[in-house]
Amino acid sequence: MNITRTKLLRLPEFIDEARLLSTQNKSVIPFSIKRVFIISEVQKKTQRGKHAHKKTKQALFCIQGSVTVRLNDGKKKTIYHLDRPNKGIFIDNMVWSEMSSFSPDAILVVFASDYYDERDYIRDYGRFLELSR
Ligand code: T46
Repeated sequence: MNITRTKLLRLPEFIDEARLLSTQNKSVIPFSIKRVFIISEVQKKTQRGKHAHKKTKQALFCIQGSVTVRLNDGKKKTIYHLDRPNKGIFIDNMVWSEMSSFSPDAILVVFASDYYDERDYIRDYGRFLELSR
């Protein structure tokens, strides 16, 4: 079942002797990008995330390998499997996210709408459910 505060994204791909993926403000990613971070070399059986953001919106792309992303808007849950370099997900603020089943070669690129600020994180699931009511 899909939830309302997430959606699948597709980056335009240009394939000749290589694969080139592109995005720019106001095209595929539905917010202005202030920060980019990259997660790689994830150890076996690692789960990451387990939080929501009060304000920050994010777009996740697994540009190599694959990862499973579980999302929950406080009412409904959904699961995405990112397994193509150009397939991504938009995650709005106030969506609980958990990432697991990283393939050993996975490289996750994350575009974020805001600068890093630990005060933007909700890391307690009970608190998230309260705030999302
Ligand atoms: C998210 C998922 C997909 C920084 O200093 N700057 C940054 O921009 C980020 C993202 C993290 N950090 C520091 C904070 C922690 O000491 O890096 C450490 C690990 O961060 P965290 O435990 O939040 O990592 P993940 O993989 O659980 O979550 C990250 C993002 O924080 C989060 O916004 O949605 O990736």
